[in-house]
Amino acid sequence: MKKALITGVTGQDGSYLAEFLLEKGYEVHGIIRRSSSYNQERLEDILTEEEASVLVNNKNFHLHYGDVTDALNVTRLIGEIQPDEIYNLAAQSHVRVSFDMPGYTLDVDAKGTLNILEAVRILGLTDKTRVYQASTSELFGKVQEVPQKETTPFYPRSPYGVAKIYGFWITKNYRESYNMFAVNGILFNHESERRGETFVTRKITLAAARIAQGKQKKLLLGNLDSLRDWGYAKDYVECMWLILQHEKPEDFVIATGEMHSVREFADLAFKHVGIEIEWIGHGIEEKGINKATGEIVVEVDPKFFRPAEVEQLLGDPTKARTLLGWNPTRTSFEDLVRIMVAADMMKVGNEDIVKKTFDYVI
Ligand code: NAP
Ligand code: G4F
Repeated sequence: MKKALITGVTGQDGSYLAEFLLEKGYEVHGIIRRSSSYNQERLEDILTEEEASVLVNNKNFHLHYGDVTDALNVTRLIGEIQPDEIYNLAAQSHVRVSFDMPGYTLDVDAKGTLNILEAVRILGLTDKTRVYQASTSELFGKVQEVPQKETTPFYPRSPYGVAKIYGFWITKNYRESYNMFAVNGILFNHESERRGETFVTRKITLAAARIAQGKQKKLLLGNLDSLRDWGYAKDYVECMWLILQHEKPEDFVIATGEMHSVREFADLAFKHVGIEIEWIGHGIEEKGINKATGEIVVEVDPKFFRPAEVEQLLGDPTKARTLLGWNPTRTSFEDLVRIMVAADMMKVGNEDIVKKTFDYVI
């Protein structure tokens, strides 16, 4: 039985990956942070209610307290677990927040990656343990080529992107210096019903559901023109695994090869809850009007703009399709929006409190 260690197991990707690896017959270990509030919700959501006890009691699933910034802790855990595969998904993953917390983002996203690689090296596990690093399309930032592929030069535009560039290169450096199987998945945006609520897609699907059910009046957004290559997280975790099963340690771009604007995403999400939007005005004056009622449901608020923006991201998944046999369009953009809205309509239907505003700071 293979053993996998997942950092960031409580996050969107970590929870799907844990589920995926357990189904593949792995013994799965996950690192969770000590928190004063409950942080294992996504792990409970992994299975349906009747199956939930299977996961909780699953003898193949183990959680350990830890933090990737604590080198002693991760070294001890890796030494005890002796994993065949490590998936380093832990990160301060919010781009806007990284402008407010650049130092912390550096500690987790850059130094945290080094701590894991160095632990594997010090423990003499370089021949045994394969390491996957969660790299990102944010490395391309101010894009130097369209679409972006493995050879496209990087130009990060945020403290997050800059910290992740260290993670990318130190992973490649350990591969080249110590002959380790240490690889980067350069993943473009991937979303799901488990996406954090302050990322734009989830913010939109939750708001659309709440507005449709009379529990929220308006949705405030930043840059509506921003373009992203949005895929489905469940499809993307499979690719993380495929990258580690490949015979050669190589870096891969994972994307759908399709790009849509924030405005398009909002349009479609509102359509799914039965609200047809008409867009009027430009720039910060732009508004989304409910065609049926004339009410303003979307407004632009400059507080959601970023000091430096990544205007567009479009990935070329040819290498992953060809060498890994991965299907980049298993879940279409339309299906992704439909899945997320359906889940949020259910969730909001069960919310008993009526919130006056969901004016997130980020
Ligand atoms: P996420 O939902 O924000 O999850 C991040 C995870 O990292 C959470 O489990 C979080 O724990 C954990 N974490 C944060 N700081 C930590 C620390 N110091 N030590 C240990 N764990 C820590 O992110 P995601 O969307 O699943 O993304 C997973 C990874 O892929 C991240 O590295 C992200 O940067 C990268 N990525 C994501 C995308 C995307 O579109 N989703 C695209 C490219 C790359 P808590 O639950 O305790 O906060
Ligand atoms: O959903 P976002 O916050 O995701 P972003 O910045 O693209 O980062 C995500 O994807 C990266 C991969 O490319 C990951 F590495 C990273 O960890 C994270 O998962 O914002 C998407 C776009 C941006 O251009 C943003 O300016 O949507 C724009 N946007 C417009 N209004 C907004 C909002 N973003 C947020 N979060 N909130 C808004 O109200």
